[in-house]
Amino acid sequence: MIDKSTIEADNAKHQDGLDIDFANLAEKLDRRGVSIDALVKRAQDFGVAVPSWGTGTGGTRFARFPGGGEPANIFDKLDDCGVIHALTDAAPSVSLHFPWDQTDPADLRAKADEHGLTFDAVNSNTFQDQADQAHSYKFGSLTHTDQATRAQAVEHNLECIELGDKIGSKALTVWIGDGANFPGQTHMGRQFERYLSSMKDIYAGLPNDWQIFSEHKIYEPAFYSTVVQDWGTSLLTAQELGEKAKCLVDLGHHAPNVNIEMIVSRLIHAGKLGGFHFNDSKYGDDDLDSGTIDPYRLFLVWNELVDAEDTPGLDLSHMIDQSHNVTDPIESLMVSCIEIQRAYIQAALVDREALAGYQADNDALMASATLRNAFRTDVDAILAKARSLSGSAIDPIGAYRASGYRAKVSDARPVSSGAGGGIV
Ligand code: PSV
Ligand code: MN
Repeated sequence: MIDKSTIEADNAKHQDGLDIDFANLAEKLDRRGVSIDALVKRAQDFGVAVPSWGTGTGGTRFARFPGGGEPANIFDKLDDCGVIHALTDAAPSVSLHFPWDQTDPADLRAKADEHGLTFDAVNSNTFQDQADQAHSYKFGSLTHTDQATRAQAVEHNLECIELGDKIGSKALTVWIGDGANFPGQTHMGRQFERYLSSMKDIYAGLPNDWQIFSEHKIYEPAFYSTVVQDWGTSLLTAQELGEKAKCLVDLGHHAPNVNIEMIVSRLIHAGKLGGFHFNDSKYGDDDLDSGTIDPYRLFLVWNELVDAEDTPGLDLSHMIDQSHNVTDPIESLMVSCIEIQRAYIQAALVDREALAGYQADNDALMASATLRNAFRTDVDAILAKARSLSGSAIDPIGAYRASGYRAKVSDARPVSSGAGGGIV
């Protein structure tokens, strides 16, 4: 999709500058006793999954303003994911959402292979009604008071597993919008019991090498109470279901000021952290680009992950879940992949021995300075070097714009309608 020669021509413009920056950083890190090559290797090994739904322009419940060359189907979306990976070398997998992306699994695999992509967790969708379904989810899906509606929602999740299995996915993420808009509308206890019972039916259909992730979110679309509203409920669910059940943390799904890195630490302690939906937010589930509002929080989350990286059995799915309303989604996703990778590399720079010493001595000032010292280190040259060594772009946005990809696909893809709203 992106000509190698375009990347090479763009890289040639930046190579000399990168070499100088890299040598400077190598020398600086050397003085701290840190090997830059080990960090480059970490950056090269890093990957985060792109959400298929993030490649189209998102919207709010008020409106959607699509750009030109919007992907019209999952194959266009996978082409866009291929571009993101080719330019960043940081997005080797894609997370699909069913039924949005539902199609012949052989065709999905063939298209992914074309771009050297694999599939991470698949997502079910019982927060919307589909045209042909018998029972509406207006008043709930997995927790609905009506048995037939719950069975239909369970069945959809089982179909997601079946389809996911055919494309090499190893996990199902379940997020439901079920809840209530009025006090008294539902019996909170019985509603949760129905949720657990439905989840158990789905769990029973998991292949042995699969996991199920429960994703919590504090509110929206239900505005009074949500069934899986926080990590407590998510953890209860994962513990009740069994070993293959874990919790997924979407960074945008918490009350303002909640200490997300502490939730991460607790879930690791419980052996129940399964994965992430990375994004950023200022007010609620804003689905903004990763690292654009609070990069320090992203770093602190990664600090917990790097700290625990040798924990036996900790094998996380790192995925993005964002909505790009005013940017070219490919550009936003490339920058997001790099910002997530940046936070990871900065977290790898934390002097953990020194930190443990300051913690033992109750030296709060030096302990926090140790974290900030890592966070403040400009690791750009490490990320760019990792990309250039892998044949990707030193400046992904510059190379992408030079390629003219969006204009080219605009000629081939149908004009997308902005009618109606649409949170993705
Ligand atoms: C819900 O807000 C969510 O975070 C879930 O992960 C959904 O699958 C996704 O957004 C797309 O609507
Ligand atoms: Mn999410």
